[in-house]
Order: sequence, then C-alpha cells, then structure tokens
Amino acid sequence: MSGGVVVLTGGVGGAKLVDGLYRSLPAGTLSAIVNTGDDFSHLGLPISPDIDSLLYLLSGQSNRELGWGREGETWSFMAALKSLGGPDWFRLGDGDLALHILRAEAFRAGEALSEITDRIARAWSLQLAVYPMSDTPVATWLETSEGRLSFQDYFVARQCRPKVSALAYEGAALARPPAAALKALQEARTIIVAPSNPWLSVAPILAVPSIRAALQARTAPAVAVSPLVRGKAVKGPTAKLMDELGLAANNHSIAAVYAGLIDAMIVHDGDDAPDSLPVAYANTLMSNEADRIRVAQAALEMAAKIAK
Ligand code: FO1
Repeated sequence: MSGGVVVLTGGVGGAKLVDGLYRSLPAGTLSAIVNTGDDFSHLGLPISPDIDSLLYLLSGQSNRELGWGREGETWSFMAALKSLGGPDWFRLGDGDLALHILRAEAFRAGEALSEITDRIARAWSLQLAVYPMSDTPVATWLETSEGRLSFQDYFVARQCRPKVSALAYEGAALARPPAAALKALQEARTIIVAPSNPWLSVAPILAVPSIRAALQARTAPAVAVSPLVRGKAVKGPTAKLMDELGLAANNHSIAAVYAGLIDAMIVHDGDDAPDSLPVAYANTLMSNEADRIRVAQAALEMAAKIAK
C-alpha cells in the first residue's frame, strides 16, 4: 500500500491502537508491522503471540480480559496435556491450537510467516496488511537476576519478576522483513509507533536494520503514542523494566529510545512532555472501541499537523 498509514506494534497495548486505526481509516490503507521477538516453538508448534493477539482483536475474536487468545475459548487440550504430565505453563486453547497447527503445516510446506499471516488475515476478511517484522526468526532475550531468559520464560513462566539488566534481539541483524512491509514503510504517508513496551515490543522491530534505515530515511511524519500513563504502564512491566534499566519512567526516556525515528509524541493528559519533540495531549487510556478510535485519531491528527 503506497501512501498509506504504517503502524509498528507489539503486545496488547499496541494491538488496541492498531484496532483504533483500523476502525478510523479507509479499508486497505493501514499496514501493521508486528513484533516477532516473542515468538517461540512450544510443543513443536510455532507460536507468534503478538501477530495472533492482533489478528484476534481485529477480527473481534479476542479474549478481552486476557489480551491474548480467543474469546469463549475451551481448554480440553490443556486438561488432557496436563493429565499426560505435559507442560501447562503456557496455555494453548483448543481454538487457538488450530492456528498454531495451521502455521506449523504452512512452515512445513515452505510458506513464510508473512504468507501464512496474510492467509489468516484474509480468512478473517481483515482489510489491512499484517506483516511480521521478519520472515526469519528474531528472539528477544533478557539478562536478568535469574540468568539469561527467553522472552516467554521471563514474561509468562516467571511473570516478569526477575530484575532485568539488558536485552538482546537474537537474529535481528540477519532479519528479513517482507518486501511489501519495507515498501509500505518507505512509501507511507504516516508512520505511527503504537503504545507498546519500547524495550520488549518495539525495540526488536527497530533492531531490524532495514526497518530502522527506512525510518531514518523517512519523509512521512512519525508519531509515537506513549505507553505510559502517569509514569506507569497500563498493563505489563514497562515502568518496572525502565526502573531496572536505570531509566526514569517518564516520556523523556521513551523519546530517547525513539531518538531520530519519530517526529512527535502523543502523551497522556497531564503527563510530562519530552522537551525534544512536539507533543499532543490525549487521554491515552483505551478501555473500549471508542477510546481506541479516539487515541488513533489523536495520533493521525498530530501526524497531519506536523506534515505541513
Ligand atoms: N500469556 C500468559 O501470561 N500466559 C499464557 O499462558 C499465555 C499463553 C499464550 C498463548 C498464545 C498466545 O498467542 C499468547 C499467549 N500469552 C500468554 C501472551 C504472550 O505471552 C505474549 O507474548 C504477551 O501477550 C506479550 O506480548
């Protein structure tokens, strides 16, 4: 999509903004480039949590309270697995399982992640492009007080309790974004960075050299929505992580992560504004669809304003 809106996203908060953008823009004009640093193989199945959570939300199937998996899910598979002494720390619902098995089959047939992702988006009649940030594996690793942990071990098995000292995005240097994703970014009219955790969900995307280069060479305005509300993350470990990384949990620290890659920021009403960037204020809490549309429109309006 040339001249469209491209959003970089990961995690639950990011998916909400993508949904707001999706419901604010004409069909076919939005492209989402999604974090795959959370991806891993579990029970021999390829899991892509941030892609799947986004597809479920956009298609109206997501489990709202969890932020991942499907609404009305059943858990017979997990009960049977547990009775067999299998691992039950990462919960795969019966319906969700179909997606992972289909993706496993696609990989065995030689399909790329972007191809199977596009196939699912079309199966659910979604009118936007959903691109993985890379068709080759990139894995987020964390150096913590409990040793070097993979993302899901840290995030799910240990519930973000370990103290983090550093992060690494293995495979990022060799990552291969889908050509269409890079093209959409290079030809974008507007670029949005969703209110995802900058270190866990956006940094892996920015670690992909060709994506970072496309952002640095951008002609379109790029606007980031802060993931902080009154110095805290709405959900997830953003503020705790910032503290452990020795960063103040404020919008200056967020702006610093995106230095040179964004032109403005949407900041929650009353919160601190980074002095290095123009900001617009909004109530960035997104509890329902109207909120999601409102925050999306605030970002689009700010982009239009600075594009002039
Ligand atoms: N998060 C959890 O905290 N516990 C789970 O058992 C769990 C299972 C799961 C299954 C499929 C999927 O797509 C996501 C799942 N998540 C689970 C969320 C996952 O950890 C994501 O990486 C986070 O949402 C962060 O993006």
